[in-house]
Amino acid sequence: MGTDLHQIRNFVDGAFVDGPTTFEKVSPVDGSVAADVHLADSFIVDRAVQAARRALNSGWGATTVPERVALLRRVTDGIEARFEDFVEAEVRDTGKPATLARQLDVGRAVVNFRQFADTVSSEGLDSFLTELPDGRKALNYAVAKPLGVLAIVVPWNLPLLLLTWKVAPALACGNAVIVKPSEETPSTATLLAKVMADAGAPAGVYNVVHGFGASSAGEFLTTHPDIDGVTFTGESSTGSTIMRAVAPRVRPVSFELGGKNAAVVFADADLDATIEGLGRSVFTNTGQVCLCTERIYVQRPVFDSIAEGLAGFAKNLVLGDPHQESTTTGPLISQAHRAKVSSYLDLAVEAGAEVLVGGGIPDLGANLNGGAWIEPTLWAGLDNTARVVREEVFGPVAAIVPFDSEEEAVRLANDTDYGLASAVWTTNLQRGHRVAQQMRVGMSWVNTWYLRDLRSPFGGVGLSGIGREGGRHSLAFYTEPTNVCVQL
Ligand code: NAD
Ligand code: 6OD
Repeated sequence: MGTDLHQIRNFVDGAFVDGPTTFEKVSPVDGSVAADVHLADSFIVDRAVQAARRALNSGWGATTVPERVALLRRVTDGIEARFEDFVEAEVRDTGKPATLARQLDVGRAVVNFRQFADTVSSEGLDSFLTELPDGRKALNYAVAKPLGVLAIVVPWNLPLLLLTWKVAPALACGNAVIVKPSEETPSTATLLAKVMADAGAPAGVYNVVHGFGASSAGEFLTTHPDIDGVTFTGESSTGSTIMRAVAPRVRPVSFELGGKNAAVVFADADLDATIEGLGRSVFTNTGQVCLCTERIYVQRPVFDSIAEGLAGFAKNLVLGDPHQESTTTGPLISQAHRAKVSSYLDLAVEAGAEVLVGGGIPDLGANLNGGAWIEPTLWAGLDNTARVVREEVFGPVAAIVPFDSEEEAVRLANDTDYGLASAVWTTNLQRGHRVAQQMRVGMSWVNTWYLRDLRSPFGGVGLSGIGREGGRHSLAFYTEPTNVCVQL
């Protein structure tokens, strides 16, 4: 009943809860109604926060690391046991190909829980044997306490991956959480509630509230006076709003925000591997990954080869039924998002772009034309002054821009208010290291893209975020250390 994904309910204090009203979740594949979602009003959000506080104070906050690790491992098993249910829920909400949901979203949810069970088992805090000049000696050591009751607010593009990337370390560190999934993707967070309950998570440790952002569940949660911290993934402007919301109570935030990521291709790059890697980096998940490349700077001697090769890659993408094995590319998340991406297609043309491929809305036949489909698109003839080269589009689009020198490439790539990720393509590894280190970003790849080690720091600079998560960086955010000093 609670996980009937046609009627999606909130999960508060260990039970599924109706909202006073519901809203419709519309399929981006064909425009049909996929589910009715129970909206959490401020009363339900308050109950969820109180339940989390009770859980924290009545034992969960004092559990040992082995106890929490055991829960994380049971949750991992629970997701694996219902793997295909999670895939189906993710596909239904997003329209992404089932093959992608399997490999990326649900596969990573399993790995997220496994990784943070391992990380919390092996990481410790500082201890110092102190010897002062006056002869006194002391033992200083820090103990890690949970940060407390945490709001976790996430977007729609990789719903379960991004949710569990925060829930797993938060629970590993003994926090109690209230998660607010995107209104566009309510299903997998709800299914996870069932897995949590079956795995024995105490009531109130994991709560889910559904709704929108402003004047809705997102705002009710992030402005709640009893929240100890907010971890958020989404648009930079939303991060800014949430920062203002928590400022009066000076609560910590961790923000993973937007990107306008650059790739830099040198003339000495392995062209076939580069085209393959660039193609993935522009078009994966219909360009709806914060790490996707939207600016491609190519050294002039190989500009035409890269442009032609990448246009060929785009033409080979298969848009269609997400359950067909041959489908590579789903729709955008919604009609509203398609309207935004389409407006950038128009802006590019107005700015004088040469459209190398795509540039419009495809005709996929009567069954699919009610969906939010868009053509994979590449532009040449633009420079860094064009709005489409400066603003995050978050769709399957990229501008290809020529450069001459290494110094120019670095300057063009860094000419942005964002700073999430970059990729450098070259067979000269000294140059690869040199250029990667000069990128003003949180993550800089060389001859690859979105290759992850979950122990490494993940996050951005500038408009792309605040803080780092991943491995011990996550533990640093999700715990509050208390230093104990004992004179010996
Ligand atoms: P969004 O900011 O509109 O929404 C994200 C979440 O915040 C949703 O759950 C939404 O309901 C909620 N929200 C919106 N307004 C709010 C408010 N005033 N108070 C509280 N909550 C509010 O983002 P989106 O459109 O869902 O996702 C796309 C964006 O996310 C892109 O900019 C993308 O780059 C970014 N993103 C970044 C990362 C990263 O790791 N850096 C990862 C994925 C997505
Ligand atoms: O892989 C991850 O850990 C991560 N946080 C990815 C974010 C992707 C953005 O859409």
